[in-house]
Amino acid sequence: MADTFSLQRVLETFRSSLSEKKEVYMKYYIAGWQELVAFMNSLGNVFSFISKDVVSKIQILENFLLGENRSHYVTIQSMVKYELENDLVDLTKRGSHPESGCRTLLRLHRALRWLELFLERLRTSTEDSKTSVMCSDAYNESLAQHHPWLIRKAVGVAFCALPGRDTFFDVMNAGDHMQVVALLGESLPLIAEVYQITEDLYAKNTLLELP
Ligand code: 1Q0
Repeated sequence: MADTFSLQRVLETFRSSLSEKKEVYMKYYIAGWQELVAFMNSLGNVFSFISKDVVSKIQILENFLLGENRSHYVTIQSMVKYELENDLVDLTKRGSHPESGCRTLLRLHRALRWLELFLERLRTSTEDSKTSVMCSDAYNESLAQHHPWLIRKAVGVAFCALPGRDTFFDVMNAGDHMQVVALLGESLPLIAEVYQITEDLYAKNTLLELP
């Protein structure tokens, strides 16, 4: 992973994450998140409580990916099958498997929906649109439903510290505004597809409310 964020690389990692059979490779899913963390870190310390949580979740998944059972963690599909068949998931309340791959990935999966909604707003925004409003509208429509009051408050404070739209576009390192908008248009269907495949898989296995 290079130091500077680039939207192009995020696009490429999400593209690489889809197999021909439309399975999702964990390796690239995680790499996509690492890029996003790099982006968040470049926005300043207000976001560190958010990026710390993402980093620790990435770490949990990476440990599975490199661990002795790694052959079962190649795709999200194989992870779900393996963990369920071997009773490695706390299904209704937290117990002996508080950090299963399934529940950890679910947190990132919910956040991916936020990202999709936010980037779609950014793509269609105008010069006077406010990033804080786009961010919090997307948040209220997605992740907020899964967060307790205290976190919602803290997130609200962090949103106020977001840089403006121009800075956002610049930090993406994808050329001028029109080029960024075009690249967002290319990225969003991919992010949406990865999200939907995961959502369907989790729904089919009744995993969407894992504690
Ligand atoms: C750019 C601004 C970032 C705005 C992020 C919005 C979402 C905020 C969510 C913050 C929650 C963080 C505190 C921890 C919460 C955990 O309790 C919660 C549940 O986990 P657990 O183990 O307690 O059950 N964790 C989560 O819900 C995961 C939250 C992940 C937040 C992911 C934020 C993703 C940000 C990505 C960078 C934005 C890049 C935008 C432009 C990118 C261009 C391609």
